[in-house]
Amino acid sequence: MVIPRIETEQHGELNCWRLTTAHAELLIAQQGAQILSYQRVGEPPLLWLSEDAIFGQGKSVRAGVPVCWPWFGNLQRNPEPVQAMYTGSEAPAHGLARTRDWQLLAADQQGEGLSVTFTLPQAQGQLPGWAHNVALTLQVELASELKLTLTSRNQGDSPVTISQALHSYFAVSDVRQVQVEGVEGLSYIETLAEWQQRQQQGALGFAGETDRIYLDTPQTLSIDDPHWQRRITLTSSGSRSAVIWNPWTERARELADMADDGWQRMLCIETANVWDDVVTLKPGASHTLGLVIGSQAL
Ligand code: TA6
Repeated sequence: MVIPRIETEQHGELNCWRLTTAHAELLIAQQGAQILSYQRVGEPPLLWLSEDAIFGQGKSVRAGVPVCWPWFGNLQRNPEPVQAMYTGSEAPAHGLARTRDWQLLAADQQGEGLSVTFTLPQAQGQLPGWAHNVALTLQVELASELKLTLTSRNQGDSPVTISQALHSYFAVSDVRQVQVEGVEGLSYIETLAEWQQRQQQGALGFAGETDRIYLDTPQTLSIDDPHWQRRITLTSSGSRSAVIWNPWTERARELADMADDGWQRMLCIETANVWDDVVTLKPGASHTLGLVIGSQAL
């Protein structure tokens, strides 16, 4: 009988916590409040941790769930109100939260499960080039499923507009064999073809580099992995957009923190607020982006 426990660990330059329950194990770093790995007992990992991951200060780890905030991707590709929030010079990809140390606010046992909550204190007016006052928290609940809750509350006296994502890397047997269900018929932005808007025919399979923003997404998406006889389910809340990414061969070779064949074993589905789904918070208002990750036998 495993008693739920939380232990500290060091990985390279990063302070981490390992959460262990009778059902699952999860590793989370202080930098970015980034989940690095997640595995349920008796199953292959659910979240992917790159074999060539670099655990260094100031760079997001190629793994798990980086938190993209207060903008997603290239700031210049964001709607104007998101861009207008930032007055700094070079805007780092995927925002300012994933490369900074968060603070552990709470660690609790919940029955057979565990919950940890992190905050990014600098989001309350001390982020370089982003002088807004937002209370930002990420709660991670590890029970029979994994539940992530990212809450932004505007504590300032003028509106704040953000884009964001839980940039989740899922582990798969072979990306060429899996399908993403739930996107059938959706409009998407094809970022690899001049950001044209297109329509998805059927479920999504992978036969090349993929980097798409799906619009008006349903609450549940899933990844069917016949070889591992597993369906991963993603149930979102507070989100109407999702980014689906696989770098494929050439892009993977360019990434120092991914093995040349690493693209075969991963697939990102990023529960997001992007494109026409960005979030404007009036003074005092809050928004919660939620994701529950589960799995079933196929
Ligand atoms: O979410 C897709 C994406 O924006 C891709 O374009 C790709 O660059 C990926 O994220 C990873 O970005 P990163 O900055 O973590 O290397």
